[in-house]
Amino acid sequence: MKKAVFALLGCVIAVGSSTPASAGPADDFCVGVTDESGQRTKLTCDVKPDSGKLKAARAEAIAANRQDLITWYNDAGWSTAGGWYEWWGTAGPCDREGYKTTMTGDQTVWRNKISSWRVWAPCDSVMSYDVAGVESSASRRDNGSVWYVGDDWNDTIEMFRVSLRP
Ligand SMILES: [Ca+2]
Ligand SMILES: [Ca+2]
Repeated sequence: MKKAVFALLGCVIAVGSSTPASAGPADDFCVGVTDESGQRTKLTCDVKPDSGKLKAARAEAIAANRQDLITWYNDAGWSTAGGWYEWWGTAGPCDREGYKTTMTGDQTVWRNKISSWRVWAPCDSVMSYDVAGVESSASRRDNGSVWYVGDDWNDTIEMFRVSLRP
């Protein structure tokens, strides 16, 4: 009997430890602020897309004159159902070098999930990469918002660079 209880307890602990303490898997909606190299300055996530916490984070970014870069979505068609990530930059208007962000750390959950995005002029040229941190990995450039990345590029992206059009 004792053995069975311990086995059950071990199971519960194993399941619990697979969930990050900082951001649960249901925190699918995020407002992230970074510098141009992707160093995060602030990340706010919540389980609901219209929460006060997220609205406050967006209002703060606007008040601080942050650059609204891109919103990416788990689903195609800019559908908000599967989650989104709103990315803002601290380094002012976009140039040709632009801003970069890599799906590591808190963003690791976004690897191989992205299916569509919207960009915000004038910073509307998007390089997307297959492998986080590897600029020589498979990549592609899109100008403007993308309703659906297509079957061959769906759920593959692990890194972005957003810039002025070359
Ligand atoms: Ca997806
Ligand atoms: Ca990938």
